[in-house]
Amino acid sequence: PAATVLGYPRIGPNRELKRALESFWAARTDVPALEDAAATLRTRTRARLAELGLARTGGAVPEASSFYDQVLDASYALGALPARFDGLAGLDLYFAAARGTSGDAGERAPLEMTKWFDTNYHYLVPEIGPGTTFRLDASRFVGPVREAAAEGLDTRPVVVGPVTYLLLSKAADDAPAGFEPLSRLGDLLPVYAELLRELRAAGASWVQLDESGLVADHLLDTATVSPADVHAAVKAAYRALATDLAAGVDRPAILLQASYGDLGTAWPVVAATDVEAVAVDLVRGALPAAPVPGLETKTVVAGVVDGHNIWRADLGAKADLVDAVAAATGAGAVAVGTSTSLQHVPHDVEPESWDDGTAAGAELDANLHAWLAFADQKVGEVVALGTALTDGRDAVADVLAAASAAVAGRRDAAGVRVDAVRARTAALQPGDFERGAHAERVTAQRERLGLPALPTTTIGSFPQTVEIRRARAAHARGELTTDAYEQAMRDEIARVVTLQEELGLDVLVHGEAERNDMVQYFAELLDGFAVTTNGWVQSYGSRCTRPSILWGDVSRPEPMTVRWAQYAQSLTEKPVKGMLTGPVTIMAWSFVRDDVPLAETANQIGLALRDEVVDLEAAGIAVVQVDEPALRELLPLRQADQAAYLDWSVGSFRLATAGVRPDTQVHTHLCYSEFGEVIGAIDGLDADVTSIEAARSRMEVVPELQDAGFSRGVGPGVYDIHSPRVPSVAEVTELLELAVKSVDPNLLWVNPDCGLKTRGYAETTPSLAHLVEAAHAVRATL
Ligand code: THG
Ligand code: ZN
Repeated sequence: PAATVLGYPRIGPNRELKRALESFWAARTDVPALEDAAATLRTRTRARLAELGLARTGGAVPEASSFYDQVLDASYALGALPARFDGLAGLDLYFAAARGTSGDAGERAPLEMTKWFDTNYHYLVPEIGPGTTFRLDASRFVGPVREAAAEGLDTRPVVVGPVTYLLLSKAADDAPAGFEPLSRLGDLLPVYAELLRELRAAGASWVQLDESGLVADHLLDTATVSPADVHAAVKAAYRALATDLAAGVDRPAILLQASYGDLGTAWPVVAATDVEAVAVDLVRGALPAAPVPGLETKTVVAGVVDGHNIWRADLGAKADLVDAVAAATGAGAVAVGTSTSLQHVPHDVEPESWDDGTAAGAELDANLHAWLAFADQKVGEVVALGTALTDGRDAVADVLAAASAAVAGRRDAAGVRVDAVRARTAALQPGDFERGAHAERVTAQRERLGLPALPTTTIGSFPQTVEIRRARAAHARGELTTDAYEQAMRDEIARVVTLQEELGLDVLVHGEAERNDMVQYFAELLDGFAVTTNGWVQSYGSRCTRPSILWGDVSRPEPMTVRWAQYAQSLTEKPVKGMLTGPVTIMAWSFVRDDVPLAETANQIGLALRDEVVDLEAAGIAVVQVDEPALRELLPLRQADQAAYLDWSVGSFRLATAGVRPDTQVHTHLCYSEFGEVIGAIDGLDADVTSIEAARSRMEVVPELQDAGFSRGVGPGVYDIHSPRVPSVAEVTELLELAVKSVDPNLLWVNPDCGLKTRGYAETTPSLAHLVEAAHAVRATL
C-alpha cells in the first residue's frame, strides 16, 4: 500500500481503555469485561483507520493496541518477566509486572518505568540477566490479528524488535557486574522467529518490528556497547529473522521501523538486512547523502508526517520530500508514513472547542482547527500523500491547496509573532543570564533567612484532596462562583500553612491547591498557549496528560502566582517558597511550535517567568523555586546535539531566575537521580538550592554530586513519595547521616523526594513529622 501509519492512540477517543482498566483494577469488572472493552476499542480503531482511507489489505492498518505498554507486551510474549512474578499467569502476570502486587497477593515490586526515547511516554523496563529464559506466548499478538482477519482486514502487528528490546532492558539485579542484556540476542532470536511464524499462521502478511534503538545513543552504556555493536546486532538479528526463516518457513514480510531520529551511519545497516521494508523518520532525520546499496530491493516508508507533534503538515512540501526519496535512497519502492507511532498525539481535533464566546476565542478556535492535526487528521495526511504518490498531485489538488492555505494562515495570524516579545528576546544581553557571585549570595541569604542547619522543606504540592478536586470541577461547570472557588483555595492554603507550622518545617509552601497540573496551570495564564478539553495522550498505563499547545509568542499578561504566594506568606513568619515551573519543563510537557527555534521559545518563557520571579520578590517572597523535572527528558538522543540543547535550556532557566537580588534564594527541583550526562548542566543552572530524587538510591547521588564539585545547597529526597508507606524516624535519620558524611552540613537540606500532590494526608502528615524529627536529631549531632 502507498500509505500507512506506524501506530495509533490506544487509550480511546474518550479514554475507553483507561476506564476499562481502572474498573478492572478496582475489581468492579472482571476479565471478560476488560477483554471485551479492549476488543471493542480495537475494532473501532481498525474501522476508523479504514474509514480514514488506509487500505484494508496488505498490512496498511497497524495493530498497535496494548493493555498497558508495548515493551511489557514484548516481555510477556517472550516469557522474559523476572522470577519474582513466577507462579502468575495471564493478565494477573501482565498487570503484576506493570503495577506490582501487595498484601494477600504477595509483595512484588513492579517493573521500573522510564521514558520512551524523547517522548513523554513511559515504558516498563525489562530486567534481563544471564539466567532469563525466553519462551513464547504469542496469544496477545495473535488474537487481534485473527480478530481483524474475521473483519476482512489484514493488519500489521507492531512488536518491539529484538535489538531495541534488549537495548531498552536493564541488567537484572542478580546479573554479574558488567553484564549487558544485548549479549542475550542469540537466545532471543529463535523466540522472535517463532513469533513471526505464528503471526503469519494467524494471517498477518506484514509485521512491523520497532528498532528505534538504532537512532538513540542515549540507550547505550558506551562503556560496554558501541554504536558499531548495535549495528552488528541488527545485521545479525535480521539475517537470522529474514534470511534463515525465509529459507524454510513462511513468514510475514518485515517492516523495520527506525523512529525518533536520524538513521545517520545506520542507513547501510538497515539496507544490508533482508527485510522487505524500512520505515524511516524524515521529520527528525534526513535522507542519506547518496543512494544506499541494498535499498533497491526494499520499500522505504517515508515518515514525513510528524507523529510526535500536532501541527498540520504543509502537504506540498511533504509531497516534494516524498518525491525525492526514491532517488536519494535508491529505494526499490516508496510509501508514505508517519515519522513515529501516532500514540504521542491525541485522537481527533474535530471535537475540540477553543471558543469561549469572545471574539478572540472564536478566532483561536477557527485557527487551531485549521492549524492542527491530531491522529485522525494525520492519517488523512498520509492517505492524501499516498494518493499524490500513486495517482499524481492533481488527484488531491484541493487537499494540498487547503493545507498550504492553513500553513500560510498560521504564519500570518495575530499572536503567532508578537513584535514586542521578539524585541525583548532580541535585546537580551549576557548579563541578563547572570546572577552575582554565588558566595556573596550565600552570605546575603543566610542573613536574610536565618535558617538552621539542615533546613526542612517540601517540594511544593500538598495532597489534592477530594474537596479540592470537587471545588475545581464545580467551578469549571459554573456551579461554584469564582469568588467561592478562590475562597475555598485560600482556606486550603491556610490549612496547609498551619499544618506546616505545627509540623515545625522551616521553609513552607502554599501547597498548590489552585493548580490542576504544573504545566497546564501556567499554559492557561500565559499568552501563546492553548489547552484542550479532550486532547489526552497516554503517559503510562492508564494515565494520561493533556499537553498544552504552544502556538504563539509567549508573554505574561499579568502575574500568575503572586497573590497566592503573598496570601500564604501573610499567614506566617516563616519563609514561604514561591513555586513556578521552569521553561524547559513547560516546553517538554506541551506540544511546541515548529516554526521558531526551541531556544527562542525557551527565552520567551524564561522572560515571562523572570517577570513573575521579580514580582514574587517584590511581594516579599524570599525563596523562589523553579522546577525543572524535565531538564534531562528533552536531552537530544544523539550526543552531538546535546551541548547546544544544554546551552539554551540552562540559559532559559538562568534567564528566568537571574532577575532577583542576591538575598533572594532560588531553588530548583529535578525528579530523577541519574545525573551522569547533565551534572554540569545542573551546576550551570546556578540555583542556590537543588532538590533531587535520592531515597530509592539511598543517597548514592550525594557523593556523586560532591565528586563532581557541586558546591551549592542540595536537598536529596529522604523518602519516596510514590509509595504510601510512612518512613520511620530511624530510617530518615540514617539517610541523613549518610548524606552528612559526604556533603557539608551547611549545604544540606531535608525534604521528601517529590511533591505530595498524589498522596493523602493519612501518610503525608506522619511522614513529614518523622522527617522533621530526624532532621532535629541529626542537627543536634553536628
Ligand atoms: N504534568 C504534565 N506532564 C507530565 C507530568 C505532569 N509528564 C510527565 C509526568 N508528569 C507524567 N506523569 C503523570 C502522572 C500522573 C498522571 C499523568 C502523568 C495522571 N493523569 C490523570 C489521569 O490519567 O487520570 C489525569 C490528570 C488530569 O486530570 O489532568 O494521573 O505532572 N503536564
Ligand atoms: Zn520530583
